[in-house]
Amino acid sequence: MPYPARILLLGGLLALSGPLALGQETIRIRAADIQDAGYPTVRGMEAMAEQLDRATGGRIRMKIYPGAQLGDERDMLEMTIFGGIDISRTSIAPLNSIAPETSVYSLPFLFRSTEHMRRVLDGPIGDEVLAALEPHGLIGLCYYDAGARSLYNRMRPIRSPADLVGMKVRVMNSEVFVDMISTLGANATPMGFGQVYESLALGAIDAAENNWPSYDASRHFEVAPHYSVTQHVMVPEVLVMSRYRWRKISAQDQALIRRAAKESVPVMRRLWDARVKASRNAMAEAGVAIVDNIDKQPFMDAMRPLYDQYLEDPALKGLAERIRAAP
Ligand code: GTR
Repeated sequence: MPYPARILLLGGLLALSGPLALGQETIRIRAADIQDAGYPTVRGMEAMAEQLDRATGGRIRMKIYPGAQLGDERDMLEMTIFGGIDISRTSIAPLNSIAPETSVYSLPFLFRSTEHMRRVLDGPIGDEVLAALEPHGLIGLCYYDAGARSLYNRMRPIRSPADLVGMKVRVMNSEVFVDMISTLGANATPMGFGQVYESLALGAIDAAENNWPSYDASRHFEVAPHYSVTQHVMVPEVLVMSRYRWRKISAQDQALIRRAAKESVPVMRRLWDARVKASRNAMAEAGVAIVDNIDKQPFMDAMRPLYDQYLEDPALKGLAERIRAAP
């Protein structure tokens, strides 16, 4: 073969093998969320999918399955760990039993404000807690907002912990949440989000707790019309990827996925802030009995033993202290 022809052939082979060598294979990502289409978390993931599409000319395709199509959050996380789902968006609370470091965010009255929470999540502490998921089979990609959670119930206005005594309160599948509600003298009942409406309607539970957008989107207000603005915990949402799948992806593509997730955060937060206001207004218009101006001190005092209990773990103690000291 004459020399120029050999060069041409080599060039052709490189052009063919180049894309594969650089991790250019088409990648399809299945992502799940229990919230319905249009909810800020789902729209955040859509922004991530669009970014991946733009950055790769459609080579990395992320398809989102909202509305609990792939199960409740516990099922989703389990499936993500063994690779049945690639990305899950859940609250970080159901991860508390998987990666103990995440429990710090479930501690009541930890963050002073939305700004404080966002600064912590966006900084080194946030990154450390995300990294703590990896030994458990999950790659923490980013946090989304979930605002502050408050108590709501089907029976009566709640103004103080005493009003809750004896009530059956649904909590997320997290030991910290069970303990938090128990310290208030109520009976904590862990269950998936999808069962809450019916359980309230049937009187199997009396109360639950969540942020305005979830209370609104789930229509729990129809069966539990007393909402008390206790804002007792700000527990963020998280986007986690299957480590099993992650390891099959090139480092370049991993970096693109991480970047697209991080870039979706400000988009999600803008939508979130607007949605909190809109949902609160919608709930007032729907006739919800909103108990505002609650004295939070008795709730803080009642929940204090939780700190003694969980901060016995030196890792959690260190994290909680650093979060409190953070600007
Ligand atoms: C919502 C959150 C869901 C889920 C739900 C719950 O605020 O967006 O991911 O955790 O709360 O209470 O189960």
